[in-house]
Amino acid sequence: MESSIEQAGLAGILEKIKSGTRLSLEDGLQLYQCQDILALGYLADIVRYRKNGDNAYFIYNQHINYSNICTNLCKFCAFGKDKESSLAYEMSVEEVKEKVRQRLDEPITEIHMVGGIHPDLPFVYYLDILRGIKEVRPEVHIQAFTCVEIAHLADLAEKPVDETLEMLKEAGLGSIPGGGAEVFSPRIRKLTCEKKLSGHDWLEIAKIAHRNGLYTNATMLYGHIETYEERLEHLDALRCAQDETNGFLAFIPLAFHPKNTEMSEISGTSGINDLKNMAVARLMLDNFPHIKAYWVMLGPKLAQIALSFGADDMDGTVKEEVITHMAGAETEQAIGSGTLVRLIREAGRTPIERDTLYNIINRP
Ligand code: V47
Repeated sequence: MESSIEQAGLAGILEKIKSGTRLSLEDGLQLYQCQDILALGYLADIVRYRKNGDNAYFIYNQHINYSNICTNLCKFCAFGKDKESSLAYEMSVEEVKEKVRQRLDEPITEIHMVGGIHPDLPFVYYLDILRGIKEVRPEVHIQAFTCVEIAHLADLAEKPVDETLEMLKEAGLGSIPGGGAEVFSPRIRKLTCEKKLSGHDWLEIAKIAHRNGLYTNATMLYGHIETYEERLEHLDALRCAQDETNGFLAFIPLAFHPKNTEMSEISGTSGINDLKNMAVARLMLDNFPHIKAYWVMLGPKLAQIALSFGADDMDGTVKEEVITHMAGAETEQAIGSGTLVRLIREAGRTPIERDTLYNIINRP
C-alpha cells in the first residue's frame, strides 16, 4: 500500500501521520484533491487505529425533536418551518414525556433532543422538558440543544451563557450535540443561513460549555456550495478550539440532503465524496477522539464502509429521525442494535455499546 501512497504523492503526509505531526491546511487540500480513495482510507485508518484500536462504537439512543418551528429558516434545511406553516408542530411537555414513556421497555441510555429556534416558547419550557424526561427516565443521559439553541436560550433567560448552562444542567442536561455548526465560513452562512448564530459564536458557546463541564460534539454540513478550502477552515477552527478546551467528544460529518429544501437544485453527495470527507476529517482533527459515521445520512452500508475510512462510531438506534428524512433521506427511521453489531463485526471491528461519554456499557 505504501507504494501507492507514494504514487499518489502522499509520502510526505504519510511520514507526518506516522510521526504524529499535525497536518497543515495545504496537506488537507492535497488530501481532498487526491483521486486515490484507497490511499486516503489507508492514511485515515492509521489514525483511527491509533486512537481507538479495533473498537467501533454505537449507542442505544432515542431522538426527540420537540418543535420544528424556527425563525432561522436556513436554505439547506427542510425541517424548520414558519410558525404559520401547516406543517409546523410543537410538543407539549406531556407529549415529550409520552415519547419517552413509549420506549421505556428499550435499554435506551441517551436521548438526543433538538429543535428549531422557536419565536415564543419561554425559557421555562426548555427546563420543563428536561425535567419531564428525567422524571420518566431518571437514568437517561440527555444530549440536547445545539449551540445555536443554547445562544437562544441564554437570550430568553436573560443570563450569560455559563449561568444558562448551569440552569439547564440542574434541570437534567448532560451534554450538547454537534448540530448547527454547518460551515463556519461567513460566505457560506450569508448564502445559506444568514439569520443563524455565526460560526465564531457557535465555537464560543461550545468552549463555554466545555469550561463549564459539559462535553459537546461538532458537525460540518458538507456537499452543497462550500469549497474544500472552506471545509478545511472549518476543521481547523474546530481543531484550534479543541486544543483550548478538549471538550469535543466526536465529529460528525453531515452529508447534505437536498430534497424539500431551498437548495434542492443541488444533487446529494456521492459515496466517494462522503468517504473522502470522512478520511480528511479523521486526519485533520488529530485531537478529536471519535469520528462518527452517522448511518441515517450515509445509509448503513456506506457507514459500514466508513469504518475503514477513519470512522470509529456508527451513532445509534435513533428512531423517529426527522431532520434528514424531511430532506429526503431514504434510510430507515431506526436500526436495531443487532444490525449495528453485525455491520460492525463484518467490517472487522469489535462492536462496543457505549454511553454518551464513551464509557463501555456492553461488548456484545
Ligand atoms: O443542525 C439540516 C443538519 C443537523 C440538513 O451530535 C442537514 O452526535 C443534511 O446535528 N441535510 C442535525 N443535514 C443533526 C445533527 C446530529 C446528528 C446526529 C448526531 C449528532 C451528534 C448530531 O443536521 C442540523 C444541520 O446541521 N441539517 N438540514 C440537510 N438537508
